[in-house]
Amino acid sequence: MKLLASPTSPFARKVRIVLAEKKIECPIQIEQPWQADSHISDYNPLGKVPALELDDGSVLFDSRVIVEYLDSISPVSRLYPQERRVLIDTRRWEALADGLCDAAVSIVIERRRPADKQMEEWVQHQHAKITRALATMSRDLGERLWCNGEAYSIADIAVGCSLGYLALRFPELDWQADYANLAALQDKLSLRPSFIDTRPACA
Ligand SMILES: N[C@@H](CCC(=O)N[C@@H](CS)C(=O)NCC(=O)O)C(=O)O
Repeated sequence: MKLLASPTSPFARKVRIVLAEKKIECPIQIEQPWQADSHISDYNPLGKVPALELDDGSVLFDSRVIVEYLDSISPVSRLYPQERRVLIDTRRWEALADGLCDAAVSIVIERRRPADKQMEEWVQHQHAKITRALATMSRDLGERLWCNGEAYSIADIAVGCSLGYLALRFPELDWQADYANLAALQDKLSLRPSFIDTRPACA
């Protein structure tokens, strides 16, 4: 098994955290999908990280498919709840957190274009998604211990990766001041070895 990942991708971080939580050994091949010499499209036709090459040569993508697969191959630290309704809620959390990351990544990419080619309306459209996603996460988390209530799950990992990505790329967004419950969740997650060992360095 081999994981193709870039060091700052929040989606790849989610997979790396799941590997650590489930104590699955897996070599990582660094791929920078935006660089012309990247080999990522040899593995994933969509040209995105993460992708997971299995021992039989088949390749899994995207991050949600990969983490569900990893959860299924080891009973250590189950990350998906068994009960159907809770599972649906968990997937909704993942969709929300991943959607926030999609919006954040698209702003980062837009900001790399020459200043006169950047479309401010597009950036603001994406920013509005981030703002609404944060408000929804905070409202739905409420006073709970974890996103799903009592048990740590993939929902917390997805939310933690999205908040971590905001901290990395948008430090000026002071969401911690507006959403104390999200900040407390993030503080708690940041103490886990899986989060510490995958903390992204700015690039
Ligand atoms: N839905 C995908 C999103 C993956 C994604 O957007 N990855 C970015 C890096 S953070 C990427 O590789 N983008 C390259 C591209 O869009 O060409 C997942 O969950 O894996």
